[in-house]
Amino acid sequence: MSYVDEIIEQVIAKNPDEPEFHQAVREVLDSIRVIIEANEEKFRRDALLERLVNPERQIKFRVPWVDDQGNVQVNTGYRVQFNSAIGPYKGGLRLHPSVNIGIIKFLGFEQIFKNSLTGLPIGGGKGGSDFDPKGKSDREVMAFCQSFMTELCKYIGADTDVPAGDIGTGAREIGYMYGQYKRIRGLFEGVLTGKGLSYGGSLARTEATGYGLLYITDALLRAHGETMQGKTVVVSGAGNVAIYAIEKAQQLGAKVVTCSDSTGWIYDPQGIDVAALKEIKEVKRARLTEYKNDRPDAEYHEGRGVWQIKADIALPCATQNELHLDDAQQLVKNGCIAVCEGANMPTTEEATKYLQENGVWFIPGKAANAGGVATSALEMSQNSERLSWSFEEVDSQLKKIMESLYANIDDAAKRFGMEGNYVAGANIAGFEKVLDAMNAQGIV
Ligand code: NDP
Ligand code: 2IT
Repeated sequence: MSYVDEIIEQVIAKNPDEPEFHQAVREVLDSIRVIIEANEEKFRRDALLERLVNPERQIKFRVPWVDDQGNVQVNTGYRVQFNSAIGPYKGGLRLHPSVNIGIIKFLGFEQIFKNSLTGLPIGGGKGGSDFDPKGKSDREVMAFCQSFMTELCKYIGADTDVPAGDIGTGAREIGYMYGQYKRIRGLFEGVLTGKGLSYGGSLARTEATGYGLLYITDALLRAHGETMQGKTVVVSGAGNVAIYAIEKAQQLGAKVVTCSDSTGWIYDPQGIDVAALKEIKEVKRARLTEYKNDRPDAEYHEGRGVWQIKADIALPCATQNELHLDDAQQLVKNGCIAVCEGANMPTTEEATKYLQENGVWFIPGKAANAGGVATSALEMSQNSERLSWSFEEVDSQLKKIMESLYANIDDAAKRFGMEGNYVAGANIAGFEKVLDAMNAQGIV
């Protein structure tokens, strides 16, 4: 059996009940097969792949906190420090009831290659908890965040591991966590990114993932002689990534007709009203059912369904495995030309394959949503030099990063005879830098 297949089998056997982690590993290892098999004996001797798929460190801890009724609640906290070959561990914290070690490992593994693709010096990590911020009071969220950070602060630092936001972790949660870190460690340092502007945050970090997604989508279209102008776009999600993806798509002249949350979805043929969406999700933290109060002509549907709407471009921005084979078939039937992933691994393996085989340009999350973490790295730079850059400065660097990222994944796919396969291009280009650094640093 080939070394790559052996390791895929080993990952499945050693990490049972972690299907998302298996999926992420399978996809990357399949793409880098061309590199591994060209020098298989050396890589096997160095146990290169074993070192790549086993996190450097996994931290799991209990998070006790007191709810508003005076009851003690206990959640589980995680931080997976996956790979520090090219820089301090960097990656978000997910707060969602579905969080378990397999989810955090899949996200941490993806983060290694994503962070490498940004061209900036950041390693891969991810963390989070099965805590659900939804429906909790601000005091309960603070109590959870303080307890979570009381334990996490032992393992992180501006030069070791720098967490940030992800699903369920936004400006409010980062603020509470930062306050507790500073209180315990006595350090005012860039230990978290996505901070508020008054205490070391970067302009444009809030917008960065969504804007970056559109900068790379635009670069993809232009490379094929197209533009965003006049395109119809379907988006899933209604959180940080979705909101700023919709905003930038509209600025580029496209019409975005859908968004969704965990209970339902909106079809607004006139184009999503971003101001209304921000008010509902960022200010009121309410359900999308409220959207009809602002836009009576829009449709609200329970469940899932955004991929059934006819569009030129699809941008999944909610969560993993939310775009299935039947959705991909419908998108193709409706003439969709591009799918770019704002979320991490939102397209299932079968759906990805179907889209690629049917000529849809497909950019995977580790490339398409890298603008968020890239701007986090710019926040780290600003914190190190104790300066803050203007919105225009950060935004123009973000745009440059996404354009060169597109050029790099396109080039990597071409170099290995897989032109147009941006999944292979992203995995190969991301891996090459990590491989070089791991080789240089010896067996560690
Ligand atoms: P948010 O918590 O801000 O928003 C998530 C959105 O997805 C919400 O609208 C949520 O609904 C919806 N959703 C639907 N189904 C689910 C589900 N099963 N689990 C969780 N959420 C669901 O998160 P982000 O926008 O920050 O993240 C979205 C995706 O983008 C994730 O995959 C994340 O890992 C990825 N990402 C985020 C980055 C960032 O900078 N924030 C950077 C790169 C990737 P509801 O409103 O009902 O909660
Ligand atoms: O998935 C991701 O890249 C993020 N959630 C952002 C990570 C970061 O450190 O900004």
